[in-house]
Amino acid sequence: MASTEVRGLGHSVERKEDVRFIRGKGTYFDDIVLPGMLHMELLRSPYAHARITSVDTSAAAALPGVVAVVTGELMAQHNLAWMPTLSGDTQAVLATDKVRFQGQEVAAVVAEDPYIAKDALELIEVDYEPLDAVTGPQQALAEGAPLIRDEKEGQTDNHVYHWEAGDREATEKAFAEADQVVSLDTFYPRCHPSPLECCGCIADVNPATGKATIYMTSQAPHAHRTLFAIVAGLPEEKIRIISPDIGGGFGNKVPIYPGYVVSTAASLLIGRPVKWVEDRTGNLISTGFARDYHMHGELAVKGGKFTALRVKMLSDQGAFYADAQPTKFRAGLFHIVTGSYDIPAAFVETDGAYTNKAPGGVAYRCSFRVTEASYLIERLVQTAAYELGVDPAQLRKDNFIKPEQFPYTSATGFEYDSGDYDAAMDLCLEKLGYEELRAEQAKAREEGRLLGIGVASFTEVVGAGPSKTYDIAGLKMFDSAELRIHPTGKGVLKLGVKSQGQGHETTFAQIVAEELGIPPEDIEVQEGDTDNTPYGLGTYASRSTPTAGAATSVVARKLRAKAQTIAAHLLECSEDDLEWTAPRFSVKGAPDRGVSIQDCVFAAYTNMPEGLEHGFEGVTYYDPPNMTFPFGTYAVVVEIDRGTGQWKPLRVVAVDDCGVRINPMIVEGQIMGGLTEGYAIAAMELIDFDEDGNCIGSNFMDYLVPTAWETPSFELGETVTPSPHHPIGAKGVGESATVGSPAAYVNAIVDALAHAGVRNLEMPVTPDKVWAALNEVGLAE
Ligand code: MCN
Ligand code: CUM
Repeated sequence: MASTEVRGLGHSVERKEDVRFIRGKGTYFDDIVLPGMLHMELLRSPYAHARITSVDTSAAAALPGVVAVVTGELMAQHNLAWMPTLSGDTQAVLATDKVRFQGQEVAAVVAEDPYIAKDALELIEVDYEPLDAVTGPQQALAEGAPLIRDEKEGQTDNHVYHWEAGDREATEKAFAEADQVVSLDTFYPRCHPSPLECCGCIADVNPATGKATIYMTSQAPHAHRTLFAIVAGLPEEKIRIISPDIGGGFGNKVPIYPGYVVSTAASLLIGRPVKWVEDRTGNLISTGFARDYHMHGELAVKGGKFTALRVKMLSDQGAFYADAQPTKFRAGLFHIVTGSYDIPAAFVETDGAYTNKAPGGVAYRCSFRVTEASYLIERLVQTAAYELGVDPAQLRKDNFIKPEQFPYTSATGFEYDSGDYDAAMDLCLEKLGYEELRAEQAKAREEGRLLGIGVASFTEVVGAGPSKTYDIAGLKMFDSAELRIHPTGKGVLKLGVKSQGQGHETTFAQIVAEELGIPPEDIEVQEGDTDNTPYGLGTYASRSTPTAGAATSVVARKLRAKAQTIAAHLLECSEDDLEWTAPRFSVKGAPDRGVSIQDCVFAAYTNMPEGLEHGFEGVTYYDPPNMTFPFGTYAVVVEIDRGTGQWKPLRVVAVDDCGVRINPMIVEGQIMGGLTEGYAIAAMELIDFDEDGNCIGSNFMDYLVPTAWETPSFELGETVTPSPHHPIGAKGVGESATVGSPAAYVNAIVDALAHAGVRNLEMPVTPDKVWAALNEVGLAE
């Protein structure tokens, strides 16, 4: 750990960005007002599935204050009625032929103010011919289901993909030889990241210069710039994407949405800036949903050891396939579907189906569908524990990958970098007082009370690249850092990633502090402006620390090497005679003879040794050798009310290992946020649909997000197993708790009822579901 003066790694430096955020002084795109700015509103389909027979915009266009009405037909004239998705499918920008989900974008009005634009929407007359809606993947794949993507050449059914991984034969053999086979069918329901700030943009295409400046809620501004260039045919140097402050992303702001494209097209055609602000309903019904995975898992057990895993998934992709998946690994769940366990064989299959629902599948702290995989394996192992009559914590320990097995290659072919699963589990159980709690649970049961203890041990995979195996829409995944220190020893760090609340301005400055000895307050971190930052693939999949964090460390080390040359020049000694203790170089054996990093930087501009380039700056593009695999054990204690079916978390203990922690306070904040989301998903968050495909969950009265009132309090613990391939040993942490904790909550609820034979309850575990279970097993009061 660096000194308290330098405050590099391991210091809970207060978040620099909070100086503006907690005063309400952030600059979100909606705060930006440009001269001559117009406002755009989107008309959305009331039907889940309907043919469009006509669109009449004349009354809307005639409303005073309306500048333009944009339809799919108009977009089609510019070849922009459809756009590619991140998985190589196509998605309608504005519908021309059919609408395929409720809330789909049909037309747009651009007006002098947003109220006129909204009023004008009501004057657009669209004739729809309603079609039968497909609201589930089983229905979608059944004989005679209505064909949703009839515009797609060669598409004769609603099947999107079939992917598989592992060794089918070895898995079948292990199952044939097993003592016992345990299985679980479960569903991870559709939910939504619902960040505080919805999506939106201001597109400003300058008619004189042709330069398109787009202020947008983007988690990946550089990648979006390139995709805009490719899709819209605009020259890339004439596109500048600026992601200003962002009020939460959680994956919701990874895709390109129709609103961005239409407002850019409108600005191009009209020659004035056009602002589009998505409302909450628009956000919930049309953008980046999460999950919607139907899962079947089977575990072969022999002599108390897991010998094989067999998994079949069926995914509800909505009307357009838009998961963000690398070309090489189309199903992210393969990465960690075997969890933290040494399972010699596995065979995993996954299919996707089109339905009349919004597209998505990337969002909500999931990193490529690993959330679903983690949930399945942890629920399955819990089920196995009951079937085998072994304590669920013990069964996990009996089957964990052991520290000496790392790097560990899983049965689906992925190399876990490092781990010590027993250490995290032991610490979690100790903090919880597991043994005593089990005794308390037995006693409570005798008294007629229902206590449940749920454990879940997750392994996560975060930090894409390496570029040789990871890409998004063909763009190879690496990341970058550019560091420039000014003569007075203070400087600027520019990154290709983009914070949405994760605290990058603080933590990345701390990495510089660690490597260069310049305190974090002297380093300004800049992100999000593509004209002003080096190319990067953006922030999602907890990749910022594994990639841009590594790049920061490497570029700072390069500059430290330069500083050492300068220091030798200033001290008139050989470089080899110098030693570094941040923030100073001193002569070995003569600690008083030294120069500070600031002295060296000043000399880089004023007193350079012969033959060395002036200035003190550098840039690094970092291509990680592997992903990082953070892990941990979560334990939840719940009590169920036998009179109502209400369940209440009494304790939540979370032990996380994300390798070396840069800023412990920020890491804990990330974990607490994730534990809250895990609780929300387990307890209440649900985007549901009726049989006509109407979205239930289109506002915060129907889509329940927890407040501080319901949210349990958390007890955190840490172990530190550095990533062997990351320059500072850090792994990502931004998604871990959302991935790992839903299973812990559900395991706890099921555990309270397991003695009565209950094995599964589906998320969100609402009181009525628990009440039904209580009645079924005769425990209702
Ligand atoms: N960190 C650290 N030490 C580590 C690992 C991380 O101090 N060993 C710090 C990082 O430097 C960074 C934060 O923790 O400040 C998260 O880092 P990282 O795990 O690298 O994740 P990203 O910065 O790439 O953030 C993405 C991740 C994802 S994918 C989602 S989804 C999510 C999440 O972050 N969305 C968030 N956390 C969020 N937090 C907020 N406030 N808002 C969101 O939208
Ligand atoms: Cu999948 S949500 Mo995050 O990776 O931005």
